[in-house]
Amino acid sequence: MRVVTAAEGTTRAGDGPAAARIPVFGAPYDWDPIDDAVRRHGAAVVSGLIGTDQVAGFNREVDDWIAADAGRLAPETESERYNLFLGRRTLRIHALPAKIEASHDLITHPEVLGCVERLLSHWSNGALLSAAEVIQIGPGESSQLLHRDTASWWPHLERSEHPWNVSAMIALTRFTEENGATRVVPDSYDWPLERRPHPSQIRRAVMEPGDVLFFRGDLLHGGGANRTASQDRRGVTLSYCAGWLRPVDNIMLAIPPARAASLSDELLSMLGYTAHDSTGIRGGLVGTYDYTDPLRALRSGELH
Ligand SMILES: O=C(O)CCC(=O)C(=O)O
Repeated sequence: MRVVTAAEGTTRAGDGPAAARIPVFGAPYDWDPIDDAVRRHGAAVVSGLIGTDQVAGFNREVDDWIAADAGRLAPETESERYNLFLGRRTLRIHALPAKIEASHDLITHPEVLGCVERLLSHWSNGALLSAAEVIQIGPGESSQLLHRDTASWWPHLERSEHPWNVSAMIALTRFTEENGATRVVPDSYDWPLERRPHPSQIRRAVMEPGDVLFFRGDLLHGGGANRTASQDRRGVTLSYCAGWLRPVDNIMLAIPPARAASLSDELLSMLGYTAHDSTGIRGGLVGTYDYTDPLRALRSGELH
């Protein structure tokens, strides 16, 4: 394991000791300090984790999807405020498991998932995919509002040293300060909700394609402004939650049983096709189908 550098690079005049950096770890990966950095500071970049071929294959599928569907990719929700939050010059592809086949191997990538599952393990013996989205920030986009992903559930839920929602943002192009590298406020996961960061506390996840920013869902973060004339910043974000929590995206509607039948058990369990079993710790079961495990029902032909 090698701690390479701080992700934002330079220290600017006025940076106080309180302005923490995003730790960056390179190969060979030693996961204990990486897990620890994400847990204690809220974020870490793991450089070169996703191979060049995997990134290239993913990008090819995304290019094809965009070429076929570009007119509809800046999301239009019923809320103008939410549309602004999502960005008017940002292309987004949601429900990835149904649209981009290369997402399957990323969602179950052993090292990505290993890190996420260890971080969630205080709360859950298994993770669910909560949302998966390609986010391509286009030239002229402004900075996204800093936010916590956990606000989707219940913003006032008591915070803990252990996260129950963890995301991996995988760089599919270079992430630079100019083209919209993710903005992150290290250590902000346990701040009072109303506390805003000093500008010097906002760091940038400067990354190369294949680098991964792991961050806690309760950490303040947001997309950066794209001040370039012609460069898209493309990433894919995979957000995972405790296995008993309701995911943000209703992914089983995107992958109904007829489509699910050809997918691996491991992927299906991330998509909600297995029950979460806490009986081993005197708990119960959630996500069952007619008293049984949905995966068993799927494989026996009971679900169509
Ligand atoms: O694109 C990014 O860097 C972050 C985007 C984000 O946090 C979001 O859209 O919720």
